[in-house]
Amino acid sequence: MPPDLLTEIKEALIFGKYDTVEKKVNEALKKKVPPMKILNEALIEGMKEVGRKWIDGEVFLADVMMSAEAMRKGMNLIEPLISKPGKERKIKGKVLIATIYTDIHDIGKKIVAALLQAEGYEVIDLGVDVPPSKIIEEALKNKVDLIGVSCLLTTSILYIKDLIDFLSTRKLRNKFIVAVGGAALTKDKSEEIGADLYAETAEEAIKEINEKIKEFKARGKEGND
Ligand code: B12
Repeated sequence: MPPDLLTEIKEALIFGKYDTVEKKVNEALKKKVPPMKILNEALIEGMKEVGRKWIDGEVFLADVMMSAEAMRKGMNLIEPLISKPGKERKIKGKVLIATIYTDIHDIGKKIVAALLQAEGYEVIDLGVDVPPSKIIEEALKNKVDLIGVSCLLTTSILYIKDLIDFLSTRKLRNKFIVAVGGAALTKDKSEEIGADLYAETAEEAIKEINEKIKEFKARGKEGND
């Protein structure tokens, strides 16, 4: 592999050149660069840089939208490769994932969903801007083990708190593990709102979720608080 291929993808993403990203990701895959390496070292790193540039006022929202489109094109090629479950066909558990009400960011959520699928979970993705009541309704209907909520806007965190409070009020809190992630959250914040699990990256999320689901299944689902 030319050493600069990943850098070229990252740079193209930062500048919102989505056709170049698509072409170069295809090229890297043909050269057998592992999809997770392309995702972590080129696409996610590029998106982080876009975030930094935005904070520093070096780019406008329209630029970020072009970069997000580039990320989407890249992810469309990577996602089918990373979400394929391994040989072991046994379903480890059922997970519902959503971006919380008022928030439309979904790049990170989609990565987490793809890796969970690869890990052997059945994943129900409710999309973005999902109200807490809808999340609870679908979690009950689909009898999931874990609710994963993504949140990138500080002002949207309160709706995750609402979700957790509604679960408690309806005596459903112990029926589901509540996992949270996304740039608006930290470990401290996740504990403050009463989540069971927080992870900073998708890889960390998979590790933590595996452990919690194992514990959860071992103690059996409880109906009440
Ligand atoms: C791309 C982007 C956009 C794109 C989103 C495209 C899309 N389809 O998602 C567009 C241009 C549409 C956008 C819009 C807006 N954005 Co924006 N956006 C970003 C940006 C630059 C990158 C986000 C991203 O995709 N990162 C890459 C992914 C891979 O990382 P991630 O999401 O954090 O996910 C990882 C982990 O967090 C974790 N994870 C994620 N979800 C979950 C879930 C669980 C359960 C777990 C365990 C783990 C986990 O795993 C992932 C992979 O490792 C961030 C900057 C930043 N620092 O995050 C701003 C940012 C989030 N946006 C911001 C803002 C303000 C907005 C707008 C309000 C702007 C506006 N004025 O309109 C709107 C939002 C409208 C709305 N109602 O939601 C602010 C939020 C500020 C705040 N603290 O509230 C940020 C932080 C930029 C900034 N510094 O100002 N945005």
